[in-house]
Amino acid sequence: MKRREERLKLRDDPHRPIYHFLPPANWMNDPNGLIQWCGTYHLFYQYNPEFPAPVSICWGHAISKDLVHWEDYPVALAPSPGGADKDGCWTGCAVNDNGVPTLIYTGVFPEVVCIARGDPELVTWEKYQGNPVIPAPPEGMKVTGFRDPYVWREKDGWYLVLGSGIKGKGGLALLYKSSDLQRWEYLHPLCEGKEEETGFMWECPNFFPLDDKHILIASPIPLGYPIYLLGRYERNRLNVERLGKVDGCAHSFYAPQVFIDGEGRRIMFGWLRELRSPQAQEESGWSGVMSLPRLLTLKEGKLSVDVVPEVEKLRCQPYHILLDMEIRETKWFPIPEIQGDALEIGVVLSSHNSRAFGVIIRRSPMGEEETLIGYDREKGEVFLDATCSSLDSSLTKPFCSAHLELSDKPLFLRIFIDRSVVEVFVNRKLTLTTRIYPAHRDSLGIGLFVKEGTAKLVKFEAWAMKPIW
Ligand code: DQQ
Repeated sequence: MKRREERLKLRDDPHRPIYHFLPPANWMNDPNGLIQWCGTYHLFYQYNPEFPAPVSICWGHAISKDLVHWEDYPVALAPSPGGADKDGCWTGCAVNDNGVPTLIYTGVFPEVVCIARGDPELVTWEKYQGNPVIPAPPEGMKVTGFRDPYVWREKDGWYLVLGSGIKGKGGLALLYKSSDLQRWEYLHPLCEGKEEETGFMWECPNFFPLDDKHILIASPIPLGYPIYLLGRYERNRLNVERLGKVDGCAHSFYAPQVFIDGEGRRIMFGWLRELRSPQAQEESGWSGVMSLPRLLTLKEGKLSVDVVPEVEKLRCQPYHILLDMEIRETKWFPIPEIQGDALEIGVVLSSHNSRAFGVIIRRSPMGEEETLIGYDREKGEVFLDATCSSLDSSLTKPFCSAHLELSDKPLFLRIFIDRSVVEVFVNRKLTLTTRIYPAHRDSLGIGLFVKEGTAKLVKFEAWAMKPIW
């Protein structure tokens, strides 16, 4: 079936996002090979075009001029029978090798590193005859995994980190060096973790400078959520000064990849995993969606995450704006002018003397289904409560929270609702991301809640969002 037809067929699924990138149908997981080439953004991704489950993984490919509207391109990499990637083309990255687009990726099984070179349009890819370019772990090393190369250029050559772990010790990132992307020399670990703190295997490492620091992002098993390690990069080692979470929620946002665009921005996409059963994914005919593009900066010595401004292009119908209101204790303060499952909401609230306050989204008319996003003043935490988001008992329905010092400052939430996706950008520095699957089609209500006391609504605005296909 043609891609357009595949998309049309699934369009009316109430859980399928309309303004986040996802493939025409079937399975998607990690973002791969992110690169801006001659002005065009290229997004590759882990893809099974045949079935909504992770088998025989290929690299799907899409392009964009503005980071928000995407055009499907042909599959870039598929397993070669009898080759080093015969069981799957797993995660990797893209670089510009002196004008030649080059993909560096994982072949399985066993896990090895392969490369492929592209034509100037990045449409057809030729696998290197000498694959695999890294055929096995360093001699004598008992690894818990060996995959997901991430490559960058320094003055004296190419460097590559590989996600790995040492049995009985913990996850780590292995550092390699090369002059031609074909012959790689193992140097040493770039950075090592302790199993009890950061798991036994680090998937999908990313390593890059941010201001005067360097950041390593990894997705550790069994943690299941990405972490960042921030510090100084000296003599090819990362001396870690801070460990943090990349997103405040632990269940959905995973395996992010970061790239630098033509404006020098570090931009991150992540895979938003499903929180419905494999059977429900199979029945629906699709699984997995990409996060909105996120902008990374350093603020107050921490990794700070915001949404890229390009996303504002997707706003269409603006809704009524509420300004300056006192709101007394209430479980549900409806804003009847605003309803929907594909919205951006911008809200500025201050607590006054309330214990907790925030926004309710996707509420059913009788209130059996609702998702809360708010601030708990006692705990000093911003939270996303999806525990009552659906009456469907087969789902994972998380509660997640992140520490946020507000002092006297107001809470600024940008909430992106896209059917089953909820992405919240808090005070332009942290994110809470999850998936929700309300069972009622009319769970579309939007409102506010205040616990014990009064809160002040400084500003409330919303937009219906345009579909990107
Ligand atoms: N997904 C890929 C692996 C990676 C994992 C396989 C992370 O390369 O370690 O699809 O989600």
